[in-house]
Amino acid sequence: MNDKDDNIILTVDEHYVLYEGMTPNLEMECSVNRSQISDMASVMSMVISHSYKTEQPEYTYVASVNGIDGPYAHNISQDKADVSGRIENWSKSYLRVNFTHPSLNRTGLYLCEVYGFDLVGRPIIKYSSTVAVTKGQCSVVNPTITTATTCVEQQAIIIRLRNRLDLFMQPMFYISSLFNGHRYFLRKEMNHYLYSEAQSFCGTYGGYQVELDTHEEYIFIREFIRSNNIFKYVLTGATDAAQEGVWVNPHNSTLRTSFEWGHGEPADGLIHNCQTFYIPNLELADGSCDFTNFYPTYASYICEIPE
Ligand SMILES: [Ca+2]
Ligand SMILES: [Ca+2]
Repeated sequence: MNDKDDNIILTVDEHYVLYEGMTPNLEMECSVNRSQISDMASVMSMVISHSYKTEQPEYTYVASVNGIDGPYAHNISQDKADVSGRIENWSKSYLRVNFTHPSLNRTGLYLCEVYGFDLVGRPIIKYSSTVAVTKGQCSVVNPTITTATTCVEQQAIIIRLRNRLDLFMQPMFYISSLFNGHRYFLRKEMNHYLYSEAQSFCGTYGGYQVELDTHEEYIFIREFIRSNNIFKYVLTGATDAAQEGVWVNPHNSTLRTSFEWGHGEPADGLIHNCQTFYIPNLELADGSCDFTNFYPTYASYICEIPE
């Protein structure tokens, strides 16, 4: 069987937009927990592929890791790249690739495939969603001097601001890797939570409370919370406060009717109007928008900030 599986997560860190000659590296990671792929009894290998063409893509292999060679991943591309990875059938398998000074040939689509065997020993292949790496709007290859200077200056300012933001946020937040151009900040210790306060705090830093716009984003956020061992409610931005039973992501103004609610959720009608990951199983439920009076210290939230 050859199926897409949302539990295979491919992320590109930092430079999903390439600027010719100015991007120091392009780093990506594919990861999977074998136990989360229900019909895969064992993982044999992982491969990251790349297609320069985004319409009618033609993929070629970039890097691979298998269960036989131990912790030695293989660079199959023509370009200079650091690769690492490991196949672990009882925990997380991963494959990382880091291209040094990537050319614009490295733009396009990336895909991660996981090869293994099903419960009766037949070979199966599962693959991730594709991730796009695009070309930046400015280039130093064929510019006017002014354009090049402006572009370099803009990039330097963005990097400086982002470093400052990370320094400020680090004591209070767990910081995620980049997912489709967005980074997520998970609040550590809290002695109270108010929906409106959290929204305005995230807004101060150019973001909003996390909105689960796709199933892939839901999986990414759930794993981000799980990997930081958060044992409290973690609220998202979705709410049905405006109209009972009609859950919306207010920032993106999307009406998403297929949230991944836990069993029997949302359950509390007019009493609870804010969406939360519910401990211990991190299922989605309707929760209170105000944890100051009734449930002190048990709620946290996540800011979603586009880069
Ligand atoms: Ca989102
Ligand atoms: Ca409600």
